Amino acid sequence: MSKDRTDAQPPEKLTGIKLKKIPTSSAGLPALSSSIKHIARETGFIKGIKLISKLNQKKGFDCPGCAWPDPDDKRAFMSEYCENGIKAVTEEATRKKVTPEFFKNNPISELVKLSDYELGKLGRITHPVICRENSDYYEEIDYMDAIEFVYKELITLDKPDEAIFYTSGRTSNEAAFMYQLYAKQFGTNNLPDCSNMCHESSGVALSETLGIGKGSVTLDDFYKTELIIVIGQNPGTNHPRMLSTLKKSKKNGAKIITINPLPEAGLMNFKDPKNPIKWLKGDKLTDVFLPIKINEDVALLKVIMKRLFDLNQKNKDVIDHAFIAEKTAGYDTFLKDLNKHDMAALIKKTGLTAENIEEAVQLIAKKKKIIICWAMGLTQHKNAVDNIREIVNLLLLKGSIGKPGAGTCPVRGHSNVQGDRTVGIWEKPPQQFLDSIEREFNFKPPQKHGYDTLEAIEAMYQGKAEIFIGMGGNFISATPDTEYTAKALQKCVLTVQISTKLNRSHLIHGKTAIIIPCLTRSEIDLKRTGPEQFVTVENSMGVVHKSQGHLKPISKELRSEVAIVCDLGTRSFRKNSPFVWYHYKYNYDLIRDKIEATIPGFENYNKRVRKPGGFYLPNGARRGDFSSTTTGKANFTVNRLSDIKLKKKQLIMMTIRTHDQYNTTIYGLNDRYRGVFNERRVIFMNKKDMEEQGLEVLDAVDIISHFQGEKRIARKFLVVPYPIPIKNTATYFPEANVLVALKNKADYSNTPASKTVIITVRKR
Ligand SMILES: Nc1nc2c(c(=O)[nH]1)N[C@H]1C(S)=C(S)[C@@H](COP(=O)(O)OP(=O)(O)OC[C@H]3O[C@@H](n4cnc5c(=O)[nH]c(N)nc54)[C@H](O)[C@@H]3O)O[C@H]1N2
Ligand SMILES: Nc1nc2c(c(=O)[nH]1)N[C@H]1C(S)=C(S)[C@@H](COP(=O)(O)OP(=O)(O)OC[C@H]3O[C@@H](n4cnc5c(=O)[nH]c(N)nc54)[C@H](O)[C@@H]3O)O[C@H]1N2
Ligand SMILES: [Mo]
Repeated sequence: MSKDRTDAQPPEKLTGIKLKKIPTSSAGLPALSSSIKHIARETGFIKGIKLISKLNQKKGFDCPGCAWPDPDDKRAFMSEYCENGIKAVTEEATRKKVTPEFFKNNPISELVKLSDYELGKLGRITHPVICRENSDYYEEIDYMDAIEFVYKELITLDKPDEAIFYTSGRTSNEAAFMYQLYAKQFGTNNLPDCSNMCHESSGVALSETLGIGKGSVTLDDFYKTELIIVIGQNPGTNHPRMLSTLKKSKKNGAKIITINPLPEAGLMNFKDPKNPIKWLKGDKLTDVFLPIKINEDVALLKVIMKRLFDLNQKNKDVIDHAFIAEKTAGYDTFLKDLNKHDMAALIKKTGLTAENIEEAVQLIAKKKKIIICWAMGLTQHKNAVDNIREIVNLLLLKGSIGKPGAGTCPVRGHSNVQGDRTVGIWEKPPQQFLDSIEREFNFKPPQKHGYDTLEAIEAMYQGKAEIFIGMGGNFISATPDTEYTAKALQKCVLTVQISTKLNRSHLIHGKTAIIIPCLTRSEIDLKRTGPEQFVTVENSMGVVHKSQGHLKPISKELRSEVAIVCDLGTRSFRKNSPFVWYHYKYNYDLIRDKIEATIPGFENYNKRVRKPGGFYLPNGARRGDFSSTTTGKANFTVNRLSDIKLKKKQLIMMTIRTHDQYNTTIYGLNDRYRGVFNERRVIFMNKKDMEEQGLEVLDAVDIISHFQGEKRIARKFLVVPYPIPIKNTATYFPEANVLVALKNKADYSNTPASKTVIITVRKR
């Protein structure tokens, strides 16, 4: 092993790559056979079918796979699943177990040599365990002793701000609300979450321009729209149920423009796995495909908008001047800036041809009801907030927001990442929320903003924070700059992970480490007293609904996330709490009552959420009400182009997901839709770049990233030729995270710029 690498990175071992032809469509028979294989391997058929029959059903549980909404109307039996949803639920309902016995036989120094795939496949953690100072082993610890240990360490801190409370976006509304309440009562707003690395850029841009950090559309809008633009998103893999929606939109007459450096199979063509008649031919989804260069979306959007102004000279209907006059601010400044840009220079930046762009322009010019969908392809760049504000500019020019069939659609990642933010997981809590907490719980919450994810890493590194608690997630593998972040975590006196399955964050830890395993969403949450509990979640379109587990928990030692937080609360604030923590542990209705009392939009929460399908949270932008922006109107903005300067031999790298992973959980080693099998350590390159760099198919290379004079290295990746724009490359997350410098991040949102990494490759 080389000196500059530690076990924080996934091992460098190669697994035996096979390349096949890149498919031209998604799903179909291979999706079904992949799902069946997964069920057989993880849960067995009987449990598997029971699971899937409850997936995303009104009386079932919410799929932990993604945040794409379920239909508001009737749902057919076993209808709302997809291949990757099946992988997600069978993965967590697996029969395999990681027991105290397992930990006795497997020292941490050996476990770190396993790949993330191998770690995940070990199964569910069954008991609380602790790794004491200087030990190489986790050993069983009584649950209440673990809570006591965490409490005792927390009270030794000099300041509450030395503790960090991280959340991953699967946590239910109820657990998230109590968790942020705990942090606040303890005295800190250090509540970083995965959202900081995900849609934070969308939240910042949308709040500023439209007055709400969430998207404006509902599923119904997809059935009424005339045009859908999917930009920087790969739904075939990451939101497969969205493809069925897109199919229905097309059936209703909508067109689809796809803007992506890669021709992602799922978006080009779709074979509905639930409709065997379509398995052979499939449905064409994308009408116009624009293979944009990485991070040149602002340039493309400016070209499109300039062309719309040209066309508007002949046909005054292209731009919605009435809407602009009535509803927006900042138009003149925006227009003045747009006019300054030179058309030819902009087109050159995009790497596209004028003809190709014109196909899209013609569609946009004619349509009045447009939805724009996006995900990480836009949010993880230095100018990510600009990307999203520029999307808003386009929608405002078209008057395509605040009316049926039109609007913004940031497609969320984790299944409850949006809900967690709504109920208070945020390092920058609004004053109104802090005041409500004070009123309802009779203590003064801290007013100072806390650390976001990147600031938390820096604080741990500098010794300003000493205890890290993770409510789910896999901090070391999800965050950038793996080697630096590892040192940060290892400096902590205590790292605590509330988890379901083993991951690298359990192995790269503080002086003492504790794992408290918890129930998953598919498991029954039965308390010693009182009835079975259910939780609630919010999907990507602001619908809050119920989620109830149906499986017997895999171990008696598992508690719900709510119970774990409440036990810690009960222990921590025993004598001097103005409210009684353990009441909430046994009755989640009481938590929902408090959410209702502190957060607008949850009126009659307990009643409304018991209605099948749940309820919509209020959304001003959806109604064309932009009064909560600083101007009281929808704001046009002036946005920057990318500022990438490549030296000789340098390339741009984006880090993306394969079809066989859920973030850092690796289901398998294939990326079927990109024709790559049995290997994750690959770098996709354009054939011309390969030629220029003297590289052949499947050559092994080391990748070196370059950021402000600093170099980082990731070793042993195989070169795969791919239809990707010149000078652009792609690798998989988390293997390539070591290459993303902590300071390489988006302005305003502090999201790691893990889709713009400047690299060189070196043949091994
Ligand atoms: N099965 C599965 N489902 C998931 C996840 C998973 O890992 N597996 N993760 C969940 C989470 S947390 C999230 S946030 C979402 C992520 O969903 P996505 O954002 O779809 O995920 P990525 O793989 O990061 O894909 C980014 C896409 O953007 C494109 N892209 C990259 N850079 C640019 C650019 O500069 N411009 C444009 N126009 N396109 C670009 C890439 O080619 C790729 O198609 O999915 C969620 N759902
Ligand atoms: N380079 C690069 N880095 C990225 C990204 C990228 O595109 N490129 N994407 C970023 C994005 S969008 C995101 S959202 C983050 C994801 O960051 P995280 O949310 O931190 O990571 P996950 O891999 O989703 O977390 C998986 C772990 O969560 C635990 N878990 C699973 N289910 C449950 C549950 O029900 N309860 C509890 N308590 N624990 C559970 C399991 O132990 C599992 O190992 O990564 C970010 N990092
Ligand atoms: Mo995400």
